[in-house]
Amino acid sequence: MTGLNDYFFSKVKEGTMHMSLLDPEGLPPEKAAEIAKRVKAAGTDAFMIGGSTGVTSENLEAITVAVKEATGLPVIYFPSDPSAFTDKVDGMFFMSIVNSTDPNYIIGYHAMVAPFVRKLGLECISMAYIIVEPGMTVARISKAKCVERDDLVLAAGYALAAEYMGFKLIYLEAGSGADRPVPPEMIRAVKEAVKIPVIVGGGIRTPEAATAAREAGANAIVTGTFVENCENDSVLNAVVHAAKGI
Ligand code: 1GP
Repeated sequence: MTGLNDYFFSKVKEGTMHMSLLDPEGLPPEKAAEIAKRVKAAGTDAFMIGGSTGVTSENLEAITVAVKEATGLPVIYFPSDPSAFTDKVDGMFFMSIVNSTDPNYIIGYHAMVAPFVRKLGLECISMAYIIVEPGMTVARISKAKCVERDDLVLAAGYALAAEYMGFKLIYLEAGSGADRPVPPEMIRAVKEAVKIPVIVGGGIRTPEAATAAREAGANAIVTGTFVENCENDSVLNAVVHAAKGI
């Protein structure tokens, strides 16, 4: 594989990407490999590994190795716990939760881990992570002041500020397992505000929701809970295809 930055930024130029999020907490590597093979067959473009709780270097590395062996697709660390790391990933989202009220999640933990990331030689993509209501576990853990679902101006303001600050990517997050994904009109407002790619995730589990996010301009759509739980390959295909518009 070429570098993660090359892969990601050339892929989003081709069209909307689909990324599969796997949470290592309580996920056996064999099960991760099986899910990964099925979602690769459906057309997913990359894997993200991470979760808000229970991520350790051991389970992170085990899932990463299993997914890479099973698929050969890029695996991106989606960090939460500053003590969990592996050099087996293709790179990481070096992300700031810009609407956290806890400085640790904005830049504090980052200062602690940055020298270690350099030592491991991990490739990074800087990302501004914006948590939208309902926000779920990640909002609680990071003490985020969630963007209200109708506050398009604030969402666009965070995104534009992030672009001016040099972030390479925006992630609009409704929270894993959210009952409502990020509203399409918010995706549209953010896309109108910035030139950098926008990733959207949280609560997307139907072709309709994936289509709505893609048509609103999402450059990448993330599904986690859905890919981990979907046992029907035609439903899996339908959501991944809707995300990619294929
Ligand atoms: C969470 O956006 C991701 O960070 C995925 O959310 O588990 O609801 O798909 P879901």
